[in-house]
Formats: sequence, C-alpha cells, structure tokens
Amino acid sequence: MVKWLLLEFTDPNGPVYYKGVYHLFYQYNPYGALWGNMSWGHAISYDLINWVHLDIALIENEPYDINGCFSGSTTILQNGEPVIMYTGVDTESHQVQNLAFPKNKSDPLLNEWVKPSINPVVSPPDGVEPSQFRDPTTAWMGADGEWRVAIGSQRDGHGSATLYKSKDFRTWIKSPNPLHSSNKTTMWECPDFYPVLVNGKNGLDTSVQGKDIRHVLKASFNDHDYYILGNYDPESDHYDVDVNFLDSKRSLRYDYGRFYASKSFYDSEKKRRILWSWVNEGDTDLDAINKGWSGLQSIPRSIWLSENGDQLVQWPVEELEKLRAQEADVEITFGLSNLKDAEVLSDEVVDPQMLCTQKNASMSGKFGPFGLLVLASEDLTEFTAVFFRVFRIANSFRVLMCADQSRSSIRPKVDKSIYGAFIALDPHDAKISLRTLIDHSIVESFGAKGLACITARVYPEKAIGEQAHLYAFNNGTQTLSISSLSAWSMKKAQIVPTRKRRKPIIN
Ligand code: DQQ
Repeated sequence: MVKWLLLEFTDPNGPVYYKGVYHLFYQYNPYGALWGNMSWGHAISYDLINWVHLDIALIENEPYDINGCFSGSTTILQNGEPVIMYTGVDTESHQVQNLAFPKNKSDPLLNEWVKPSINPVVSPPDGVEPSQFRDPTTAWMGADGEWRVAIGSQRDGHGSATLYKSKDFRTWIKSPNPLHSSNKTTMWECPDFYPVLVNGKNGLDTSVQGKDIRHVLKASFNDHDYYILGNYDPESDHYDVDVNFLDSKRSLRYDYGRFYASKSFYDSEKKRRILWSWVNEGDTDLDAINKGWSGLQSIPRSIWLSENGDQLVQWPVEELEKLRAQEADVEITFGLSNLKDAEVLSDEVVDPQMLCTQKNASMSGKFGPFGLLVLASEDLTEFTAVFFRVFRIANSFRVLMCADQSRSSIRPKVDKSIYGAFIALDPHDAKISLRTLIDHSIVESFGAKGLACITARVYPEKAIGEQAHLYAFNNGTQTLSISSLSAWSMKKAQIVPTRKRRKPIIN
C-alpha cells in the first residue's frame, strides 16, 4: 500500500527509529524490476506515511558481499549508536554476516554507512549449509550483559535459528544450541525474535526481560510468515515454545494473503512494536518489466498479544488516519443474531483457504457470505470480495474470513487465488468487524479488530479510479444488521525520490 516506484523492491531491512526519524531499509535492485544485484535501499519518514528516499545505504562492493547485500537488522547499542548486521554473499557464494556503522552518528538521517575492516564477523558454522545462513535478527542483551543474535539457517534440510553471543558486537561466538529449530520446515528466512507484554498493547525493546512477558519467534518459509509464542529464559537462552511451527492444527501466520520476509522494530517514541512486510506481485515478470517496478511494502502495523494470549493482533498504525478524507479506508461492523442456527462445521482441521475456495463469494449460505465488494466495476464483471461466514463447531463459533480474488480482474495471467483464515467468535459479543485498506492493486483487510489479516494483490482493468465502486453485501439467508459503516478516501502519501541515483549498467 505504501507504494514506491522503485524498480525491484522486496524485504524490509533493519527498520529503526533514530533521533526523531523513522528509517526503513529494504532489499533493492538498482538495475531492474526483477530480483538481482541486491543492495540496501534507504528511506526516511517523520510519520511512517510520507517518505523521502535517500541514497542507497549498502551496495555489493566488497569480497564479503560482492554477490549481494542480503537482509538483516539494525540494533541500537548501549551508547545509543545504531549498527546494522546484514548478510553478505561472498566470492564463493557463501553467506556471511557483516556489520555497518553510520559514518556520522549525529546525523539523524544516517545518510552514509561504513563497513568496518573486521567484516565478515560471522561465517557459516559446521553443519549449516553455507548458502543457507542469513538474515540476522535485531540483537538483544541477555542476563549476562552480552549481546545475542539469531541467524536463519538450514541444517540437514531443516529450519533453525543459530544463536551467537558477543561482548562487544564485533566478536561473535556461536552458542552450543540454536535458539530454536524445527524438523517440519526447511530454511527459515528473516527470523524475528521479540518480547511482547502479556497484558497491554505497548511494545517492548528487544532486550527487555522480566515477568509478564512472552516471546514471539517469526520465521519466513513456504511463502508465508509463521510465528510461534513461548517463554524465553535470558540466562540459559532456552526458548520454551507453546507449539512449534506446523505442529498444531492451526498454524499461526501474520497474514493469510501475500505477506513475506517481514520485520518488526520497537518505536521508542510511541512505545509500540511496528511490523513491516514485503507484499509481492501476483502478475508476471513480463508485467514487472513493462511497468518498470515490482514489490510493495504493507502499511506498517502495530502488533501486540491478544487479550487471551493465544495469538498476535495487528492494526494499521494510527498515523494512517491522517490520510483519511472519505473511501479507500473502510470499516464496517456486522451484528449477528440467532447464532445457534449457524451451519455446522464438522471437521475442525479443515484448511480455511480451501474452505474459502469451495465456498466462494457467490455461494449462498446461512450466515454469509457477507462483507465488502471492493474495486468493483459498475457491471460487476470485476470485484474483489472480502467476506465472512459463520460456522458452529460443537458449542463454539468460528468465523471464516475470505479474500476472494477470483473475479478481481478481467485480465488473464494474474494470480486470482482465494485466501482464508479462521477467527474464534465470542457468542456473547455477536458482531464481527472488517477494516479494509484499498489502493490500485492492493487490498489489506483486518478482520475482528486485527485478529486475522489478509493482504491481496489485484489488477483490475475496469474498476480503476472513479470507476472503482464499493459495496457491502450479504448473500446468506440469515438477516444481519450493519451496526456501523465508515469509509474514507485517502490522500496520497508523499514519496520523494532520491536525487542521487546510480546509473543503470547497459551491457
Ligand atoms: N530475500 C533476501 C534474503 C532473504 C530473502 C535476498 C527473503 O536475505 O532470505 O534478497 O525474501
């Protein structure tokens, strides 16, 4: 949704708040609209909405990163100085971890970055595949005052977060045990490890330990960002998880649509944790070349633990409301009654995406489908439906949230998947809300106040600009009420390009 006309643009890297300025670095190809020549682009903002692009922060120009400056993180050291740790792909295509320091730490814009001569500071250890060892987390300090960092790794074909410790952030020693691993997944890309409060929406700095805190581990694999919850002991570095990745009937994901390689950071100004993610394209490589760019960043989301502690909740940062004038940010709440009559779902383990595909927006049911048709052409030959269905499983109620792209465009060869997620419904509070942020080719939806999120990429041909309509609908037999509906059109965020650009290489 924050769109940057930027050639190829993927993972958010090292987001940080420093001296009153938000910084977002990102995987960037300065020479083309497809993946390659990975460097760190750099943009800054005072409000997370309007952005100015600065010159590229890191380019692949040293033996230890000559084949790419891959993803990584920023940590604020105890003296207040930021340091980047990123993955370099070296001359042998091995993945090593490197540092970069600001040239002038009193510059709030952090315009220039210097790679120290001690790079690389970490090389692939025995047992880890040298081409699968990347994406260091933001570091945190343990009970002994030493820094820790976890690095995405693949061991014997399985995902793992290798743990390193350091007294000075320069010399890193591998810990005997990984922070965590799983034999059900392959490589973990872009791991993220951070504390969350058991009660409350405030975020925490990565190094905060103590009572009433739980730890989230996110890993990117199988094209999705999965997370688990657990208790971390800062003395032993033992991470005791509730349920490991892919071990439960219901694996937790940040988003059930297009959302990958995300990274969070602690905003010390507003005491919140903010999540960024790469939203990739659903059209073809040729489309990317023709339009000259590919890849979006999601709207930044605040993230915290739900009241019952079962999962995370996400909500667009409050600054987004500054852009509201009247209709591409829609909030609607549906009131439900006679829930006992809801359709029965016998199989609790059914895949929500499959269920949304079987029961798409045009298939009438009892409670639902009801929701919004967005980016709809007047003749309804194009629309994206974001909707709910309510089911009963024994004595509990489950809401199925779907984003149906099957009719989103008359264009062939663009992805038209139907996405789905489940949300538990409290029968004593029988209403369900939906907030949807809509831009030309992206629809970001937040169900039940952020308990389930689905990001869709759609490419309408007719439902563009003034021709894009919005409808609320109910195709279920059960009557519902709309207890609130607000819609705002959004002003354009300002994205200021850098003046200093590298010239493309013409072969
Ligand atoms: N993208 C980066 C890697 C990371 C992957 C390379 C995830 O560091 O693992 O561009 O999208």
